[in-house]
Amino acid sequence: MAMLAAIGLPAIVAAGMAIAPAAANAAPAGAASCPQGAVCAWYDINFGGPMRILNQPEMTNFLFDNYNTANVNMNDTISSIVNNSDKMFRGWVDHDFQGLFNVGVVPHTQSSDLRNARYYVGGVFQGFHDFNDQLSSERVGGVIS
Ligand SMILES: [Ca+2]
Repeated sequence: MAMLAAIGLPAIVAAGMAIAPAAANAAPAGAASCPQGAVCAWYDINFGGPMRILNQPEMTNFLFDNYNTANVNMNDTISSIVNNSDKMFRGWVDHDFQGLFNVGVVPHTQSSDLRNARYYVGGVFQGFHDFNDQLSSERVGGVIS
């Protein structure tokens, strides 16, 4: 019979090494990886780097949102957008849809480089403006700008 020995073993706490799942390497690259009906945003111009399928109808503050394909916060990082939805995409430079300008991407079009993006004031097209690495909130649908 084994003796019950009270051995004062130091508690060995396994380091909780959270292994992040590998990036979705199987997903198609670039603009083609955005599903039909979705609006997708990328960290880099020309649909490169981490990608996020944007929530519909809106996301109020990107400070609380990461990309889908990497653990990277979205705020002030988006550089290209694909709009595969039937609705207008609008993005703002501040949280909660604030800021003087808002960028727009009409249904079934894309903006490969937000340094030269369409912008609107009060729903009226104004021209082109640099929105690269500035967006902090977004809406899909609502007033067509
Ligand atoms: Ca960027």
